Amino acid sequence: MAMTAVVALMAVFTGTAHAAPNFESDGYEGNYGERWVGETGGYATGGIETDGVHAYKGSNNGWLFAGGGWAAQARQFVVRDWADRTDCEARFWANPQNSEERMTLQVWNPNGWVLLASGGGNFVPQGQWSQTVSRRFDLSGTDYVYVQAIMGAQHHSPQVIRYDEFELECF
Ligand SMILES: [Ca+2]
Repeated sequence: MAMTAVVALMAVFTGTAHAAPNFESDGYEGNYGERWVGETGGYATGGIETDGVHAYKGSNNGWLFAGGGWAAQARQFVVRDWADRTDCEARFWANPQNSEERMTLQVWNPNGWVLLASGGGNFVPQGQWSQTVSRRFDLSGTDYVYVQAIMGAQHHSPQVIRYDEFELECF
């Protein structure tokens, strides 16, 4: 009887947690073209790989190339229904192909285009997946944000980076 009660209680607790989501992830799976927007400046570009070989997780991943300019990919996260969003964080995984490279992760409030957080600063080793984490930020009163990975040719030579698994979470 005691075990049954515990299981029932856990089921109720889990259901409550799912009813108030404070987490969303995007690994470029499914209809990624409906969610992601690419932007570039100068000699740079980006895209999505769907070969099932290069992703950190699943089949698909994004990539950026910068040969002198900058390249970025962004998507919108709707957070208006999140229960508590005073203490939030964005994360993604990146894998540089040419050399150790610095990735930047930005979180923008499109209402006035306010930069809420700029994460990264860590150099990611070549050929390895490594997670970049933003600093914490407050999304109170914010209905949606844009989370963006952006890269420039910081070594003045062409750079390619694969990335995957964006996550936005409020604690
Ligand atoms: Ca993926």
